[in-house]
Amino acid sequence: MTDSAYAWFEREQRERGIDMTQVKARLNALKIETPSWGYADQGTRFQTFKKAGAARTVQEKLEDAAMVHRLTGACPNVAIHIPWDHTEDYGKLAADAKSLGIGIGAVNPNLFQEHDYMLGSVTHHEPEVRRRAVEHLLDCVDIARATGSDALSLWFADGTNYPGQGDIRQRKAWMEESLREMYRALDPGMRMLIEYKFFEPAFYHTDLADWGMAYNLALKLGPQAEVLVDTGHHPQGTNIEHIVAYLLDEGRLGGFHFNARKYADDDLIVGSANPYELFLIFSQIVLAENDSANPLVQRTAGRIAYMIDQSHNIEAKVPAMIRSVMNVQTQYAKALLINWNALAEAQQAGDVLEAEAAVRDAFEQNVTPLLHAVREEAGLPADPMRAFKTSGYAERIVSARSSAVNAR
Ligand code: AOS
Ligand code: ZN
Ligand code: ZN
Ligand code: ZN
Repeated sequence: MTDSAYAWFEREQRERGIDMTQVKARLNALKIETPSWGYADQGTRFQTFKKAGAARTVQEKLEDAAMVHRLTGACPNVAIHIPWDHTEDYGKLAADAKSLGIGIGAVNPNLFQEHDYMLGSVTHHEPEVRRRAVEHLLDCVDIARATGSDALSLWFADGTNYPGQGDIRQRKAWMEESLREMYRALDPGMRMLIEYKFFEPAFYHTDLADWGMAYNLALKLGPQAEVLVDTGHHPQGTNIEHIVAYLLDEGRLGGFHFNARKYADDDLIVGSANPYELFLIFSQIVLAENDSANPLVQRTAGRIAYMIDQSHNIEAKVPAMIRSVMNVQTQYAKALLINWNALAEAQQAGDVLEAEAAVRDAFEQNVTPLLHAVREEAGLPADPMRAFKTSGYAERIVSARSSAVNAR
């Protein structure tokens, strides 16, 4: 992209009434956490296609995450999953990450892979199983402390497959009791991000099925508990940006698990099947960020944990992550181009078509020259995908990781 392409873009935006200095500063500030599990061989319930060069160890996952950060400048942290990323020395894990130029992000406990948890973990009917699950949650708080992480992302597969299988209200009480014990163990600077999902793997009822249940639990637990919105976790047609606006307004939007879906929890590249949805989510965030006089909104608006939660089964993993980060940047950039004064005027005048146009017009802008300029000004490759292709990294990991080591 030439300088003149950006100069033209900037002139256009000035005419649209957009303050480009602010747009650039906000784009620069956008940080997105990538998931360690997105670099390893992960599949669907049907097949896991082994990829040459996929990370086999925690160290290799860190290396891939660091590569994504080097090329995008936007991914300083990597989320870890316990026990997939288990290690004897978490202080060393953090130091290894640091030496690669990244840090450890959210710690994700895993309470869904063991036989004991078939009928539930923190909501299991046997106290011994619940105890074990809570102990794992407490271990994860220790791991967060040891790695310098300030966030715990909680997702539970807990639920039932058939009516009558479990006592829904009793399980609700156990969920609260278990999470309260974990909450008490948090350090003051730590946040507990509570993720909800309406189905899968449980197909009749899920103990934390929607944002309302997660929000209610967060309210009961205290100010360090917030809601995590995974974009793939809603019934078809759900207005996710409305949920986002609501949680922002209540000061309880903790963060996101970004991914794209068309049918269920597809965990595909964010912004691929549903770019307009992602744009509308960001438009609510930008609007909340602008609402600087509202302390409740500001409580979370400035520190939303943007995390990617994807599983790449047929696509090359490192470039898929780079693509994902770029897609997020693209939709955030577009949301920053909404002329809020024009929108407010149209709303005030009751002009439905003008109001809708003010939003859509931003979505229809081509932000490529802007993103190239922002990256170049930060000393980054203008096109991280192309930079990856020519970097030789893909070839290097294929040859370096050809011996048989199990990632987990
Ligand atoms: C599961 O559907 C949730 O999205 C989890 O956040 C996540 O995929 C899992 O913890 C990663 O293994
Ligand atoms: Zn998720
Ligand atoms: Zn999910
Ligand atoms: Zn998902």
